This record gives sequence, structure tokens and C-alpha cells, in this order.
Amino acid sequence: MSQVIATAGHVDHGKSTLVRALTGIEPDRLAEERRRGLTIELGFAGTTLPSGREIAFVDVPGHERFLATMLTGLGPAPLVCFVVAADGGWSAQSSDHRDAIAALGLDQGLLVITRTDLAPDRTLEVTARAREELAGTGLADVPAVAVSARTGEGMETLREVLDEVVAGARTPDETADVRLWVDRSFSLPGAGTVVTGTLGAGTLRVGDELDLVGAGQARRTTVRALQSGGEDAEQLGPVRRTAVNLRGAEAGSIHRGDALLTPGAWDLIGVVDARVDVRGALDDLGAAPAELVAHAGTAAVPVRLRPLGGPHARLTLDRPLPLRCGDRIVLRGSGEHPLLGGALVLDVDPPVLTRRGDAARRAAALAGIGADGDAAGIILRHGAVPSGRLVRQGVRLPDPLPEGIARAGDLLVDREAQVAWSRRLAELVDAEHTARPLSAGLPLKAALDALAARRDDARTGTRAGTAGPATPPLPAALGPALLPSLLRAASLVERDGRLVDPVRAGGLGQAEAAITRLEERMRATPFAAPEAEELAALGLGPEQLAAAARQERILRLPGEVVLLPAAAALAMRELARLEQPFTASTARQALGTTRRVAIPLLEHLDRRGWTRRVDAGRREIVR
Ligand SMILES: Nc1nc2c(ncn2[C@@H]2O[C@H](COP(=O)(O)OP(=O)(O)O)[C@@H](O)[C@H]2O)c(=O)[nH]1
Ligand SMILES: [Mg+2]
Repeated sequence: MSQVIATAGHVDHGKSTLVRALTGIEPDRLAEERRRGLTIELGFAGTTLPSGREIAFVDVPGHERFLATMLTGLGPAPLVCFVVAADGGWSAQSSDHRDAIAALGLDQGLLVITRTDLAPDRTLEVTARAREELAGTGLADVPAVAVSARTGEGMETLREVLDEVVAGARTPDETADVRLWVDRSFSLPGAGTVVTGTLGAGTLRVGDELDLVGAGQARRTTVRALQSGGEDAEQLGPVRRTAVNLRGAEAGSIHRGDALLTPGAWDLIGVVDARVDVRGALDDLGAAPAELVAHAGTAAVPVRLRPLGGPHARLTLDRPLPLRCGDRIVLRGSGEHPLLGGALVLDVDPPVLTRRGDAARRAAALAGIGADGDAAGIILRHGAVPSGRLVRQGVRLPDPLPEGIARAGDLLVDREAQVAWSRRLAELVDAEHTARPLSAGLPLKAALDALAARRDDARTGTRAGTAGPATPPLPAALGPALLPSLLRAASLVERDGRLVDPVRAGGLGQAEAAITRLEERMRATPFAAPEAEELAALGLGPEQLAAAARQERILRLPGEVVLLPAAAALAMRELARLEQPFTASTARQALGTTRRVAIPLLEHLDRRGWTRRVDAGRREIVR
């Protein structure tokens, strides 16, 4: 069992010293950091706790200038070690870091009052103040320990409490999709590209393929080797600091804020709807600056904030990030209160807002959505959604399914939309049969296109009996998958790429009488195919003949040769009596017909496999 804990707290309150005392490792790696006695970059140090559990620290800078770096360290870490110096007391960046913790929704960790040797009589007071300040955050009830890293007082207790905190932490999901936010990348002689990050969920294995996404084009990479705490590993589970040696990517092209992803498991998201928890000076989103910086994982991306109403806003990111519903984004501005607040992602594929009042309606809808996202809302909005898309979006599907929603294979379908689409299909096919009684049916593509087109009444109308939107257009990509169920519901069938109402497509309409007369005439002379004039006299043009052929009332052969379907079998009876093989001319005489009929008829029999050619001039029947 292992965990990762990030430090937090005002500069010079003893965070790095505490990490050093607990792990024996100096977290301030840079020469400049040591010279100035100031953490600038993230520091990393791990240790084994008395129980054998492992813990890795991400030591963050406390100075206000490095707030962005601090968020990078804190963002992906599930636990926080919040440090307040007994002699310094609650300070400016104590507040900033508290706000960051609240914005990130962090709710596991501990409070450490340090430097108690410098102000032994202030410990209780400073603890009480810190408790007060943390009251509104997820750290309200975490254990508190007072220590002096200088004298060692309290350090034993601190180790024990840390152990308890780690033991009580939420169990990470080892089977989750991997999203490793990169905090460092460098090149090692012999090994090549290495990236590091906090693996919060999922498992990494040597040989795994992962997608590397960042500001540039996404790239497929392979895990060549893994390390954690300086030890090589074949596989690493959460929660761990991990170093991943990658094949297929240059260290120089990888940056903090990039992410390594399980291929296919994540969508890159540019626009989200979110609930913003405003902190600091602002108490109204409407007064928030429109241009901010969004911190998600280790990424920091410019973002535009559009208030929708109440605490809800639409965030448009400068570059897309691998985000899911339930993710937290920290919004940072500039000025006196740099942290605007935290945004809880509620929808990663929000609807376009076009009409007056859309924003307010959207805000009202978002008010009912939580960290699990809104499966029912998404399905109603699109009519049908592949279940895999909901998984990728981090949207949890309620069990049992919400009322009115059904499964159709891999799709989740709004029953009402399904009924509406299927009715519309029936109308379209009906219209086709009415307009052209001999039609072979409505071409499939035309039908699907019509259903996928946004109808004017669908934009303004509302769903009967509800305030919900009217039927959405059929998602074009899902048409083929949905079609069978739509056809079944509409009692339609598909024949040769056309949709047909079998009840209406059965007859020949006005051509019926002519075909009947032709049938009567040809029963006596099966190989005397009608000439063009006879067909014209009967009123049988190409359209009527095609319909009759489709209904298997006639056999239509090349050269406008029209026979009855029985002619093929009758011909075989005659040909079987001939000496085998036979010529086309012998066959023509045996059938008592013309070359115009005999040649296409023989070729038809060849195609059916009833006769075959033995050489250029002769055939035999296949027995
Ligand atoms: N007397 C005393 N000094 C401490 C203690 N912890 C840290 N310091 C000192 O406080 C200063 C700032 O500590 P540092 O760990 O760099 O603080 P950070 O900025 O929060 O990381 C350093 O000079 C430390 O030696 C402590 O428990 N007692
Ligand atoms: Mg430090």
C-alpha cells in the first residue's frame, strides 16, 4: 500500500524541513533553492512508515510567486500535509493554499503545526486558528500534530498519525483508465526520455502503449521501463510517484501539463459546463474576470469564463485537456486574490447556447447535476448515445436505467425519441409509396439523412407534455446501428438498400391487369418474349417492368427480354433432352424461339449454374 501526499502552507513555515526530517531526503534539489533556502520547484522524497506502508511527499513552494507550481504539485496528490508554523501563525499563503485545497476538493490528510520550539506557548492558539480557517474545506476534520523538526519533539507521533491517515485513505482504483499528469520530463543517458507524475489511479506496466497528449499532436508511446522511489518495477499501481521511461517521444517535446493516457479511454475536452465555488473576494460569478487560467492536473491553460447563472459557468479552454465529469479545475486570476475558486466539471459535451434564455435554462439544468454527470440528460439531448461515450466522459449510468431510457445493444436510447424517429421513418416511406406506387422503396441513405437533419420544428418545439426539448435529430453515426429497431417498430423492411412498407409495396397498381394478361398469353408460349410494341400496347414501361420483376412476376433479362419466371425451369426440361453438349443454335430450335431470347436465356441459366459452357460454341446442362 502506498500513497502520495503534497505539502501546503506559507513560505518558511518548515514544509521542506519536515519532509527532510521524515524521509532523510532533501526535497530542495536546485542549487538556487539551497542557496536561498527557498523551495522554487516541486521536491520529491519518499519513506517507509512504521507499518511498512510507503509514502511519497510532493513538496511544494509556499511563496506566492510560485502558486502555479504549487497547484501542479497539489492537483494530482490525494493527500495533503498542511503546515503552519507555531511562531508564524496563519499567514497569507496559508489562506491561498487553503483555497486551493478547497477548490480541488481535497479531503484527506493532516494538519501539522511546526517550529513549536520557537513558540511553544502559541501551539494551541495557532492550531485553533488553523482549524477555524480549514473549517469550510475537506480538511476540516483531519488530525493535527504539533512538532519541532529541530528538537524532534512530536515527530514520533507524526509518523504514527501519518500511518493512520494513509491507512484510512480511500482505496485507489487499480483498474481505472490511466491519466498520468506529467510534472517533469527529462532525458537520461542510456535510458532516453523519462517523465514523472503522481499515478492516482490505474496501473502502469512495462510494454503498455499510452497516448501522450499536450499542446501538440497526440502521440502513441510505449512504456520501456518504470521506476518508483528509485526502484525498477515491471508494473506500478496507485497511488505512487512514478517515473516512466518512454519509447517514441523526445523529452524536449514533453512538458509539464501533458498527460499519458490509456489509449481510447479519454476525450480531449475544450468546453465544459461547471459549478464554480467562488472564494476570496468575489461572491458573484458575474463579477469574475472573463479571462483566467485553468489548472487541471499539472496543466495550466488560459480559459474563458462565461457565467450562465448562479454558480454555473461555461469554461472554454485555450487547448483541450483530457477531462471527465467530476474533475476539479482550479481557476486562477491575477491580483490580490489570485485564486478565484474551484470548478466541478458537470458536462464535458455541453449543448450550444443560441437562443435567448438558453444560458439561464442551462444553469437551471446544471443545478441538478452532480459529480457523476447527467446520463439521462445527455441521452435525452442526443436521443441515443453509445454507452462507451458516457464511460469516456466520466458519466455514471444509474442502475436501474432512468425511466424512459432503454438499452439497444451498445446504445442507450431515449424511448420517446426512438418512437418519434420510427414514426418519421414510416411517414417518409409512406410518402414515397404514395408519390410513386411502383417505387422499390425509399433509399436507405435518403431516409437516414432525413432523420439526421435538424428540423425547424425540432428547434422551437417542445416534447409533448413536458418542458423538455423536442426530438433531437438522429445522430448520423448511430443510424445504421439504430435502424433495425426503428424498422421493426414501424413495420418496415429493408430490401436491397431501400426501405419498404411490405403492405403497400405488394401490388402493381394499375399495371396489375397488364401483367395478368401477359402471364395468360405467355403460359401457352413461354419462350415467345413480347416485342417492344406489345409491351407498349400493354402500358408496361421500365418502371412497371422493374416493379413486376422485383415482385418476381416476370423474369427480366438483358435486351428488354421479358419472360415468366417459370421459363427457366421449362427451358431446362427441353435442354435436358438434347444430346450434350449442345450449341446455342440447337437450343434455340429446341425452345422454338429467336436468338434475341435464346442467348440471354442461356446466359441466365449459366449464371444460375444450371448450364455451363464447355467451349466457345457449346454448353451442357449441369446435373
Ligand atoms: N527552530 C526550528 N526551525 C525550523 C523548524 N522547521 C523548519 N525550520 C527552519 O525554518 C526555515 C524554513 O524552513 P523550510 O523547511 O525551508 O520552510 P518552507 O518554506 O515551508 O519549506 C528554515 O531555516 C528551517 O531550518 C523547526 O521545527 N524548528
Ligand atoms: Mg520549502
